[in-house]
Amino acid sequence: MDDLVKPQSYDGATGGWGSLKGMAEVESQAKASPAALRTLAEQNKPEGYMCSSCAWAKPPNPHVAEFCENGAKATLWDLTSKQCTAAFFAAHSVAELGEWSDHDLEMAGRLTEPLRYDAAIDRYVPASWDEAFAAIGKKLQRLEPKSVTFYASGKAALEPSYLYGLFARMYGHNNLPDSSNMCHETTSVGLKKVIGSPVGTCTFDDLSHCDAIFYLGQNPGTNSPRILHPLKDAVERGCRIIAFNPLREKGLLEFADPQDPWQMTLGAPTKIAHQFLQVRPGGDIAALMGVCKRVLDREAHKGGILDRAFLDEHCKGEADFIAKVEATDWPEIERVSGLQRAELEAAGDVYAEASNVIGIYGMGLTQQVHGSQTIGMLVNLLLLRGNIGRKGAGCQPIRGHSNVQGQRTVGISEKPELVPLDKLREIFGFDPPSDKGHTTIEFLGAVLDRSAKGFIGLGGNLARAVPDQARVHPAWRDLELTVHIATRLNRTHLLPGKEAYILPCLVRAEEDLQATGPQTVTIEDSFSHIYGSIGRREPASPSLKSELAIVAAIAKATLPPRPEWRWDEWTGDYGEVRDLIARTYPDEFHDMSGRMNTPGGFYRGNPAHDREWKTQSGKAEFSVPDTLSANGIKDAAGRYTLLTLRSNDRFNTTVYGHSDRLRGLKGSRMIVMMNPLDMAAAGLQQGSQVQLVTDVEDGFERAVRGLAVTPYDLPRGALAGYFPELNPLIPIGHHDRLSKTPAAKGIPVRMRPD
Ligand SMILES: Nc1nc2c(c(=O)[nH]1)N[C@H]1C(S)=C(S)[C@@H](COP(=O)(O)OP(=O)(O)OC[C@H]3O[C@@H](n4cnc5c(=O)[nH]c(N)nc54)[C@H](O)[C@@H]3O)O[C@H]1N2
Ligand SMILES: Nc1nc2c(c(=O)[nH]1)N[C@H]1C(S)=C(S)[C@@H](COP(=O)(O)OP(=O)(O)OC[C@H]3O[C@@H](n4cnc5c(=O)[nH]c(N)nc54)[C@H](O)[C@@H]3O)O[C@H]1N2
Ligand SMILES: [Mo]
Repeated sequence: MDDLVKPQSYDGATGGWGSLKGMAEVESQAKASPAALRTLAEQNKPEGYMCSSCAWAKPPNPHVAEFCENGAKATLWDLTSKQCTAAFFAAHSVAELGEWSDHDLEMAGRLTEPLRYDAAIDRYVPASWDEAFAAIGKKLQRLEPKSVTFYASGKAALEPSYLYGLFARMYGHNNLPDSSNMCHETTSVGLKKVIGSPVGTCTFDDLSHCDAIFYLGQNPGTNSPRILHPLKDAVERGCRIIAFNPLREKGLLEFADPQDPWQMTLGAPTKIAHQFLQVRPGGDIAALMGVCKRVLDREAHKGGILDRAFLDEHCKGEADFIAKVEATDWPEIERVSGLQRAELEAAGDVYAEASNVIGIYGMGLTQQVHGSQTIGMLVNLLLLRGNIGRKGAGCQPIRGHSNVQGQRTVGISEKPELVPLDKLREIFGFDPPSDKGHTTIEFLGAVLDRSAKGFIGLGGNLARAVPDQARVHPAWRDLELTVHIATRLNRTHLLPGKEAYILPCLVRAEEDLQATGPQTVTIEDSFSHIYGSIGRREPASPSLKSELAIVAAIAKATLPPRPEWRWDEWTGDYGEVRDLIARTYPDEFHDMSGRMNTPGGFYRGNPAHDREWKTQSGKAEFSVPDTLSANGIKDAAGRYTLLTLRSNDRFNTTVYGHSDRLRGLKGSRMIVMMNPLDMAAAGLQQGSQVQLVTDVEDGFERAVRGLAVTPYDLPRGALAGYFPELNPLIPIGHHDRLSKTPAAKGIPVRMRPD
């Protein structure tokens, strides 16, 4: 095992030659054709297709190669020439495939034909589309609608997503969780509570006008590399970036632009963070409290720091918040944040002296037990100087999947109050259910108590992405029906219910030919811009169908026929579906088909961006945190705080390879990163084999074995390892209090020799 784990410091900057090499490695594994490589030139261009990796903006004036290492990898992976055909399934039983690694399952290639599970031989066998749709429809008719959940993973475009949500409600439930429930639901709930908007308030252009960025809990080099271009430009114009992260992530330190020949050969990379604050896990509420304390001190001494006019006109709760900051002592702030007063004061000075500040954040904030409170705290800081709702300022979550924000926008939500049910009633003539549906966590509860009977997955690998897998997986197999609309084989497919289907679909870069010709779809990025996307590649197999065609066909097979439910016509012309979206959401989506090819996308608007606060009070609300620790983990002998992270060579549960290049780690994903002083204190060496055990007493033992200890620059008491390998350690009940987002960045664990 020792030689599998090769920690080495990575000397290259983010971007640079390493990223080109990373792409070449995926290319050679995926065996994409030369035509697939040419396809990359169309990525993220108007009239081209939109990258299916992350949700970063697609700018109006794209670079010749407007993609990043990971976007290119995702596309090459999609366009692999490897195929996972019926012959593959004839050769391997489900039990056997269950023993394969995630990487090997993915490496089987693209799914090519519809499959049905045959329990007698424990294999997936070919099924015709008609047979599959008829059987699924019949089964859904027999099940109680509220015992069925329709999950979506964040990739499917607005048109199929709209029909998916509509189908769920026509069928009779709001059980529409999405990957967002494990991701930015903390934003959807926490940000909405304080500023009335569930999404980021910035537009892409704001990044060219800010002079400070507070950058918390997001790893741009790995997860949204295209942001590095505007960050680099911002730094070069004098903008100061203050990074808060327990890991000194490379992308926040320096960046060499792979599209800049000079920087790639001779030039020095651009230094990104002005100040890098290596906060303790969960220490952000305390750290931001320290920053606010400095800002308020300066106001008390000299004045002129707070934006009084803004506070008076737009905010509520300022006095209570200020009282809380004053009552919080520096020693407590230093202890919980792990940062020194002088460092936080320096950050406070940067904030106080900047005219326009943007707060950017990711999973380091959202996946905590008190994540919504940290988001409230970041908003508190921004409100003090009116840094929301004006040019160059705002609060900006970095979203994950390429259309995850858009799926929520068009109705994939378990919260009926977020969907214009009256409009659905008016347009389609039915009574949509109004009771709340399942979040992901609530669905898992229903799987465990066997009240869940059916599952449809529009993409994703839900059983592998969720907490508590050792408990959930056996129960999952008791479902009456599982249906996966998917591109590649994954672990969730290997937990077939009593009736089970895999329905293979097109990827975004492939041509989607329907009755009226090739179809365009639309997606929404993190900045609420909507773009058209058209694929031109020949599909991997002639038997593939589009996500929209599959959703519509299942709906048609399940629901009673009604003249106004025009599933076939909608499938034939996606423009008709856009018209339905425009009728349902006229303010945001009027003339959607006409506007979707606007370079840079069309902006659907955001009230908070215009200082219209859709909160309970009608104001932007200061919030008073009731704790300084976002993870709520108390220090105790032998207890560590575990962070589960993404690595470079993967997209969520899709593992492309075994190199975490930007962290200088290679060879194995079964590692646990640890501070060398903690290693010495525990008598461990590099490569020592350990197991981690969850330190929660709820009657269940949760352990992951076979982990190799790897020295890493982490705060003391913190451990880090990989998602999804360490997911069995997260208890289902361990989630953000408000939004139920699993707290994957703050898991209390103990370590044992293995
Ligand atoms: N290549 C690639 N791109 C992706 C993905 C992928 O898997 N691969 N996934 C996509 C998806 S769905 C999402 S949601 C995004 C996720 O993108 P990110 O939000 O960057 O998610 P993570 O990598 O999980 O980790 C976030 C960062 O939080 C830091 N962190 C952990 N705990 C704390 C804390 O307590 N405080 C602070 N301040 N920081 C902390 C970690 O060190 C890490 O740098 O990326 C998207 N893009
Ligand atoms: N411990 C821990 N757990 C986490 C996280 C963490 O940071 N730590 N992060 C959470 C987050 S932020 C997220 S978003 C979730 C991710 O959870 P999911 O979104 O459910 O998982 P993915 O790995 O993105 O799903 C990959 C699968 O989607 C299918 N697929 C890929 N492309 C397409 C497509 O174009 N169409 C269709 N129909 N299918 C496609 C393929 O079959 C592929 O195997 O995981 C969450 N779980
Ligand atoms: Mo995500």
